[in-house]
Parts: sequence; structure tokens; C-alpha cells
Amino acid sequence: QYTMPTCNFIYFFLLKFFLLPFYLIVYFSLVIFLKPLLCVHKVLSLDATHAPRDPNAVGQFGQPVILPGSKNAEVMKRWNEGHFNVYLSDQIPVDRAVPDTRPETCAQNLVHNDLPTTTVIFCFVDEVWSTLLRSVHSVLNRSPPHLLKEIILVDDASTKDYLKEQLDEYMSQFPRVRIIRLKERQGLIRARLAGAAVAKGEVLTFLDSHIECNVGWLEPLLERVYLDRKKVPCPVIEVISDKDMRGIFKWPLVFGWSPVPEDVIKKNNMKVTDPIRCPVMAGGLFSIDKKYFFELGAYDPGLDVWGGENMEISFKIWMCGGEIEIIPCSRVGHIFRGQNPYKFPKDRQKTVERNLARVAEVWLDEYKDLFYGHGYQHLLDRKVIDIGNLTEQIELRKKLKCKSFKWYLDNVFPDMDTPVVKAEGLQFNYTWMKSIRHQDLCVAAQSTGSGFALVPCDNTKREFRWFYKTSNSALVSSLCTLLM
Ligand code: LR7
Ligand code: MN
Repeated sequence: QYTMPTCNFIYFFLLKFFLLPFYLIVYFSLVIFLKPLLCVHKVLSLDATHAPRDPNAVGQFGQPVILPGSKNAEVMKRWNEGHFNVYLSDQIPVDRAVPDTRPETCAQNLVHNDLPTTTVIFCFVDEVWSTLLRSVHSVLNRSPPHLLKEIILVDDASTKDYLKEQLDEYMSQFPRVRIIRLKERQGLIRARLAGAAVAKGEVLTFLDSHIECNVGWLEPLLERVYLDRKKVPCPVIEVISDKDMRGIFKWPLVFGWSPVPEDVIKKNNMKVTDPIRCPVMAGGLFSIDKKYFFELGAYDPGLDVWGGENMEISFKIWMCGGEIEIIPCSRVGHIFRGQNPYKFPKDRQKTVERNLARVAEVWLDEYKDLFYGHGYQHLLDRKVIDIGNLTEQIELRKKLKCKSFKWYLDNVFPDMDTPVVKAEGLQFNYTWMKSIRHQDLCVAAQSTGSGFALVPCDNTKREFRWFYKTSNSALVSSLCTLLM
């Protein structure tokens, strides 16, 4: 016979009550003692950074080398091969030691044990032998083997002989390194896409072909992708950027570095090792979840050779739901140079301008006036410059339901100097034509000198032109400047 179980409520309650501290102790000891053992481990310091294999070689620990004056002629002779001191680079070992430049606490940071694997993609055209090798060695020596799926070298139709059989032969000693050769010069954007298309790792890590990764560079990048697949982490690019610098742009879409505003550091109580949110990435060095990269439509394949792709991917990431960060514990050195050492198939300036115009047309909404207004008016004449078809890019933006450029400025880059005039709850753009515009309406000064009116824009008339005076941050009508 079935009898209902009697439930002594009070007894049950007391039991729970007295056992609660016990449960809590067990729970917290599990979390505190076992979790680090089970699912996180220390950042690996595989490379003997402190023990150079050849201590007598020059350039160990990044020490500057002073060459005797007698070498000047040779240095100058080889300079143009890479637009840096190629002669010296060839003297420095390909696997030299570098000083650990991370903020002190980075070495104690923990990352998850089950991080995703990455494919490192280097694309290059006519890269200098010693710098290309040093880049590859630094990745091989300073990345945990279980996280490095492979290194893909995409040869963007180099013309130098040593980058053919000699490179194949050298790299054949490293089973992890694969070489892809493009038949025709594609430019770095399409070369990276070719590498990404065959990558087997879960995360793509793009690097320039003249870099040196520092100890523990990879784990903190992969950790961020692991925490959120829409995070796009970038290492600190040594020399230029430092702990509190982030990538930004100025009009007309020129990349630069600027410190994080003081109030942001205070408000978020930021430590030197905390990730720094970046309105724009420099372009060459970052990790991104492979599936996410393709969901975003990768790069606009219509971008040619060099330039603008960092703006495109940055706007796309932020406006379509992702984030760009600089990770202070991840550090990679990069050789900066005054000129591109390779030829542009078409004119360099025209190539970059055309790339930027494509980005402006797809992503900047009404703010594209600001881009054109900063010296690019001539690009508006499509008979002079054909920027190509943008249908696919515009469709993509719609499909991904990306936010507006205004949203990006307000939320991601609020400290940017956009000459936007606010009045009566409306936002006006101060355009490159020097008009104060809201949609199709512009502010016109009254010639009687009494106030102004909001009327359909007509850029041919003086009353629509306003000059910005930096001395008192005022907009002065061109009618007034006549009197001044
Ligand atoms: O046609 C080309 N084919 C290529 O494969 C042209 C270039 N490349 C390769 C080249 O060999 C190199 O490995 O692409 C890589 C980048 O070219 P660089 O080194 O000439 O570029 P950069 O360092 O002068 O410029 C920065 O901006 C570029 C804009 O298109 C790219 O985004 C670069 O990757 C980027 N570099 C960095 O972000 C490093 C820090 C520089 C800063 C600030
Ligand atoms: Mn570079």
C-alpha cells in the first residue's frame, strides 16, 4: 500500500541551515584550489628569452648596434631592399633573444587550458630574407605548440629569387609552416584572404612579415577570443604604441595613436594590463575567430594592394556587434619604415584614395562628407576615379544589420573631434563645403544680419558658408567675415 512520505519541514530546514556553511566551504575550496588546476594554466614562457643561443651575436636582447662608419656604403647600398637597415638585419640571429617588455604582472596571468588553436598568416611581397625568417622563428619559438595549428606564408607574387626554392627548402624543416604562392600580385588584402581561405586553425592571427613576437604573446590574444568570439584582440605594437595608447583615426581616415582619456581610465579603474578598447586597429597584427571573420564578410575584396583595410575591418567589427582591443600583455615588435619597399601596380596615392573612398561610401553614412571634405573632393567625380562596384558591401551591411556610423562615434569614439553642431535637439553636420547641414536642410545666414534660417541647401551661395574659428570654437558666417 502506498503511503504519502511525511516531510518534516522544520527538520529539513534546520538540516539545510546547518549544512549551508559546509556546502559553501566545499564549493569555494573547489573553485579556489581545483579550478586553476582543471581549466586554467599559466601563460607559458617556452622560449629561453633570457638565454640567447649565440650570446656573442649582435642585437641580442634588442640591443642597439652601432656599425663602424666604414660600413656606411654597404648599409646604404642595401637600404632600399626593405627601406630599413637590411645590412644590419642580416647580422642579427634569426632566433635572437628579446627582452620581456610586458608589464610585470603579465607573467602571473592565467588563461584557460582549452583555448582555441590558431593559424598565423604572414603575407609578404619581396620581404627581406632575415626579417622574414626572424618573424617565423619568433612565432615558432614563443607560441605554445598545442595552440599553433600552422603558419601560412602567402607569397604575394614576390620577384626575389631567394623567396622561391631557397625559402621552400628552409621552411621544409618546420612541418607547421606552409607556403602558398599567388600567381599574380594581389595586394595584402586579397593575399590575407587567400591564406584565411585554407587556414585550419579556429582563430586567424594576421601578422606583418617583419615582426618579432615576444614571450607569452599568443595566449592572452586567444584568451580574449575564447571569452567572446566577437572580440578582436591586437597585440601592443612595440615602439610606437605603449600601454595606454589606442588606435584611432583622424579625418580623412588617417590612422593614429592617442592615449585613453583620463576619465575613462579613472571611471573603469583601469590597470596597466587591462585590455584597451580601440576605435580602429593599426591593421597588420590581430587575432580573430575564423568563423566570425567570414560572417563579417572578411575584407572587402575590392580593396587593392595596401591601405584602408584596417578602417574597413574596424568599422565593420564595431558597427556589426564586435569589439577591438589592444592587449597590453601581448607584445609584438614591428619594423616601421618610411616608405613601402615594393612597387604599387598602379599609382600609390590613387590606390589608397580609391580604397578609402570605398570604405567611406559603405560605412560612413552622412559623415562621408567629412572624409571628402578633408582634401578628397576630387574623388566625388566618379568620372575621374572609378571606385568599383559596392553593391555586395552595402548588401552585407544590411544583412548583418550593422549600426550607424553615428552610433559608432557616439559609443566607440565619443572623444573624437567630429565637427557636429548640436542645436534644438537636432544634430547638424559641419560639412566639407563649410555648410551646417541637417539632411537636406542647411543653416543660412540672413543678409539683413538678423539671425538665420533653416532652408534647402544651396552650396553656391555665400550665406550657406560658415567658417570655424578655433580661437573661440565659433562658427562665423562668411557674410560676417566680409565685414571683419
Ligand atoms: O601588395 C602587397 N602585398 C603584401 O603581401 C603589399 C604588402 N604586402 C605585405 C607586406 O610584405 C607586409 O608583410 O603586407 C604586409 C603589410 O605591409 P607593410 O608592412 O608595407 O604595411 P605597413 O606596416 O606600412 O602598414 C600598416 O597598414 C597597412 C595598411 O594596409 C596594413 O594594415 C599593415 O599590415 C599595417 N601594419 C601594421 O599594422 C603594423 C604597425 C604599423 C602601424 C601603425
Ligand atoms: Mn609592416
